[in-house]
Amino acid sequence: MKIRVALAGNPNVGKSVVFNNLTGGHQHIGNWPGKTIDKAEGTVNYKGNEIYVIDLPGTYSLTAYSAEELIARDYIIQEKPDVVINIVDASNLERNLYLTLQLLELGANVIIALNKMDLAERENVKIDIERLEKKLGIPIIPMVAPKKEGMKELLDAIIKYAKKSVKREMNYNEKIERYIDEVEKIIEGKLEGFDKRWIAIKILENDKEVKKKIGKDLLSQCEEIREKMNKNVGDPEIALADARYQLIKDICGDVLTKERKVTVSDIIDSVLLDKFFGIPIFVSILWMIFQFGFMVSAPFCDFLGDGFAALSSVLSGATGIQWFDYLFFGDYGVLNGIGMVLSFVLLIILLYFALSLVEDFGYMARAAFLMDKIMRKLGLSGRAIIPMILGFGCNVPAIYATRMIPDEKDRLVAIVTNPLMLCGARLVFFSAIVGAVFGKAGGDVILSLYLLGIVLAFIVAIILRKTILKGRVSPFILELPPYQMPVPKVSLSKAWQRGKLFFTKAGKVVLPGILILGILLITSTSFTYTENAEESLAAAIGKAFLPIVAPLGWDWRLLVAALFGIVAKEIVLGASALLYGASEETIATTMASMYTPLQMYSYMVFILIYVPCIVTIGAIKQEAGSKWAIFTLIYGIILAYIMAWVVLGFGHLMGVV
Ligand SMILES: Nc1nc2c(ncn2[C@@H]2O[C@H](COP(=O)(O)OP(=O)(O)OP(=O)(O)O)[C@@H](O)[C@H]2O)c(=O)[nH]1
Ligand SMILES: [Mg+2]
Repeated sequence: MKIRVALAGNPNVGKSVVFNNLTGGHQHIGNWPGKTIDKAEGTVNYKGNEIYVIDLPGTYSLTAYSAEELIARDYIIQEKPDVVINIVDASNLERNLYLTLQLLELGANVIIALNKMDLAERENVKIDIERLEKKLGIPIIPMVAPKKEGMKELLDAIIKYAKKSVKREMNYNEKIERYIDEVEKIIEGKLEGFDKRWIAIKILENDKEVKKKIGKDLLSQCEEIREKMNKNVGDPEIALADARYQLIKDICGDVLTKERKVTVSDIIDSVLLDKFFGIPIFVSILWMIFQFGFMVSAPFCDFLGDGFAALSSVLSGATGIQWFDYLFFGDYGVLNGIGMVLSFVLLIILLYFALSLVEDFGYMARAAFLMDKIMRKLGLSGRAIIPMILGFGCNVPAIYATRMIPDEKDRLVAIVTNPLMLCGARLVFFSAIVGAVFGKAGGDVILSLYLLGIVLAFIVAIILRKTILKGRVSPFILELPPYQMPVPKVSLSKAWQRGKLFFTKAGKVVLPGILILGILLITSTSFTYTENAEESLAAAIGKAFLPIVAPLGWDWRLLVAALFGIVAKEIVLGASALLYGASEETIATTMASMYTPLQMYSYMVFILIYVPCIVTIGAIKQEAGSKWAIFTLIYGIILAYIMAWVVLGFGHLMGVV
């Protein structure tokens, strides 16, 4: 049997954990509301059935007010899944049931997955499940999704109820049902394929999307009833919401007992959200994440880098074809370049691991809360802090995460400034060269680049807010989820996913990029084989544009590395290796001997700012349109150029040469 299943529920209830459990998918999981922004799909085979599962974005309601709500609702209406699994947070039953009632109104075949049972237990919330099943008339499966508790029962329930459409009577009070009945009579037999009662309710609620579906005649008849209801019981939309809340209250009064004490979350919050210590703690947490990543990965990174360099020299001359050996295994070798990039994979994985521990712990929403006041003054919404932190890993998911910012202008500012967050790919280049160029100060240099990116993001935001995106940043309410111990396995698998992505990127983008550069390097301007880089095509390209950057102390090599970095920032490092004929060990010393630390710093600042990589540009285009993607490109290049000069000028003033 083929069964189509949709997962619906409030934000942050665990839909994506369930989805991943069922399908083996890799949906973004974390402890803050609003991660899944589009639907994701997968399939699972169970007891001879092919179950197709779709993960919907989290919504508190099914009105037509927000994109997420429309995505979720349209899917259920149009695709008519055989089963809608309504994931409900057991520790927050009352609020979650509001959506449940709306799903039932829709006439969907609902099964409740009562998730986070462990949390409910910890918070002393007791639910009489059998009674709740009776009251709602639908099956309920208690579960703890991250521990896979209840998954088998859920699968069995899906199969059992898939083709059994139970008719449920979910009635509100008499005062309201009268009007629903009246509208139902008018539309009787008119709208094939829709649940009559649902249409009636939506018409009374003045739902724009539903009203569009109905002919003028019918609509005016319905409007009369709406008017009548308005006169007798007040605004129908409010009356219906009240009716749902009343019903929920009745149900919960019957099945729910809770003695909510001061929870551990409350205690932790009193420290982490402290007026004075909150922000210093936030900064320290970030600092620890990066410290952890660098410290643990350093030996591995050296080892791999050396390994690839050694491999190159062992293989040099292996094939006997001169140009081939030179291109792949020579000092300027592609193997060496790619190896250097790969040696940073552990750093990337560790950073992601640490970031996702913090995310799963429940700290992201707190960071947004803490920073909101300051951020708003600086032109960004507090919610933008989450995409900013994610941007330290990779700007692409960060750009998508801005969807949680409801105000359009707030969101655009967050998107356009996000590439200034120093991502893992740029970090690969910076961490490879700071050691030899700046010696012991290397760590501080990297830290200063992180800070510079953040400061510039705020400056750009303020300027945008005062010019083309004029207006106030709207205040926000973001629910603070309870803290929970992160499950290391979950965070590890997330980090591993990232690491895999890094590998794939290395294979698909970085390697071809370096290969092309390598070929340009061994081809002379008269298209013959050359080992003299100065007369290569690459040099010719670099030299053509050199006048623009020569005053900054660059030579053509730095320029070519930057040009190739547009494709992916990891390439800057691999390209440098090729261009300077250096290995992990020697790249930094080579560069240090050719440029002053000040020039190098100025170059790094340029690389930090100049353009987002191609994938990021694509994400910006998708989320904000081409206009903003081009805007980001142009302001980036101008700002990078100015800042490279500012660094040099400032350095000279301070007496650094
Ligand atoms: N303690 C506990 N935590 C859970 C349970 N299920 C999920 N979580 C955690 O709740 C958080 C949210 O889970 P997600 O699957 O990302 O939630 P979602 O419903 O997809 O959220 P959005 O996509 O943001 O709407 C994660 O940190 C999970 O680890 C559970 O049964 N018990
Ligand atoms: Mg999700």
